[in-house]
Amino acid sequence: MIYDEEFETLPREALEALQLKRLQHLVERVYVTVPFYKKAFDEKGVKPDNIKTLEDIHKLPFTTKEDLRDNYPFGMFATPMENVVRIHASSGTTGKPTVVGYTRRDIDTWAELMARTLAAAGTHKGDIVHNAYGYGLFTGGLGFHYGVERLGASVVPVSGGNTKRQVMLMKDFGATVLTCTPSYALRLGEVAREEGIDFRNLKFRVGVFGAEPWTENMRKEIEEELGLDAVDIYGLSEVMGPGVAIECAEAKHGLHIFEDHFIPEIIDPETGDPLPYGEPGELVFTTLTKEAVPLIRYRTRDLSVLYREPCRCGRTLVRMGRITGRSDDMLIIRGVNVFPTQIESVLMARKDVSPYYQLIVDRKEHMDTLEVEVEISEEIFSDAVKDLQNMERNIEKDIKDMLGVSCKVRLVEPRSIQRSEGKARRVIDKRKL
Ligand code: DLL
Repeated sequence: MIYDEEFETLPREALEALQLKRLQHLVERVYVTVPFYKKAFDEKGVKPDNIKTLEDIHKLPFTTKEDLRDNYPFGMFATPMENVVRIHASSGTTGKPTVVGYTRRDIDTWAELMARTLAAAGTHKGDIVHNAYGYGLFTGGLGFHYGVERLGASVVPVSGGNTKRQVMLMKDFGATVLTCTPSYALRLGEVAREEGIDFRNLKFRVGVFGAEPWTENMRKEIEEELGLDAVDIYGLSEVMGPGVAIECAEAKHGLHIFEDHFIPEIIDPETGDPLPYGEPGELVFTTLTKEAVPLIRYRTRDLSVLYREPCRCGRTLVRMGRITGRSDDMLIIRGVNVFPTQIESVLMARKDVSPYYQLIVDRKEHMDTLEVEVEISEEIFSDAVKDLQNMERNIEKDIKDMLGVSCKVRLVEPRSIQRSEGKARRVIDKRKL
């Protein structure tokens, strides 16, 4: 179903006219309100009134996660704090998270776009939505929550964890829509089976899955195991949260990007040059309507492709292909974004381990596992192998405290991790995606 007939089916010409007007307004605003942008524009020799056509967007500077980190926590905000009603955060590349803020109108736009998203996936008034995305600093839980309410369906704000209880609730409440990460959906199916419940006999009709990479094969597996229609949703905190793009239930082929609010581009991740429709590269977004933290040409590091062929659902919006990977080394472990550098900084803060480590990522029983192999330092090693287990538990706790992700730490003998002759290979990802 199309939630906003007018804006989701705008003729391209009208859509592009709207985008240009919003883009011009945006560049004028960030130039005077965000010192970072004034400097970045000046360095590139571009002034707000140089933006005469949509193509001129290529003249504008990029924004990166590092820029957000350098302006931590509120330096990128384009509005006084008194207008900010919500703050979320996601993983940064080091110890500090990436912070985003929302004005009342931003929250309203987000709810509206999430309502569009849920409708596109096949959700409607009368549905009971079991929302197992995490509530908290992560944008997943609350993003869906507001969208379901805006649509007029019922939301069950169950959040993540306590899987057995979740299975009981979804059965007893007769939930019809499941929202969570695709790997957690499979885990729910498995726990249901252990509890003697066949998921396919529950009332679920639709699942809206995202926040981590998945594949067509995984979609098939989920649809068969859970007996529902599995739809892909994409988003990222910096740009808004979930609801930047969604597959439509009609075609389930590519994710429609809400272009009246975001201008997408695909660039070559090495050179930064814009690439034409149909060519794979890194996704870049400019936010057209965000008030609190508008972003110009934000480099997502997600690899995808854009295509403009019309869709049978009737939406005129551009589609992006499934995310096929990242142009950096960010991992997503049970929905939590993790950069190897974050783990490194936890390890380096300790005196008892060496700088040699390796991360082994795997998927067991549909759950991601993370093992951190780290060499203990020579001194500790020769000091008799006392208390190694204690040390392992300690490091596990440090990582959990800093990153919010559980892992297993294995201390290994000095010089047992293979030394590299070039770039260190820190991550072994055995998940078959
Ligand atoms: O994951 C927002 C979200 C919540 C999206 C719920 C969908 C559902 P972050 O924590 O900032 O925000 O992580 C954003 O997750 O840059 C991608 O690398 C990855 N990601 C999100 N959706 C998908 C997807 C949320 N459908 C990062 N497929 C992004 C593949 C995805 N990767």
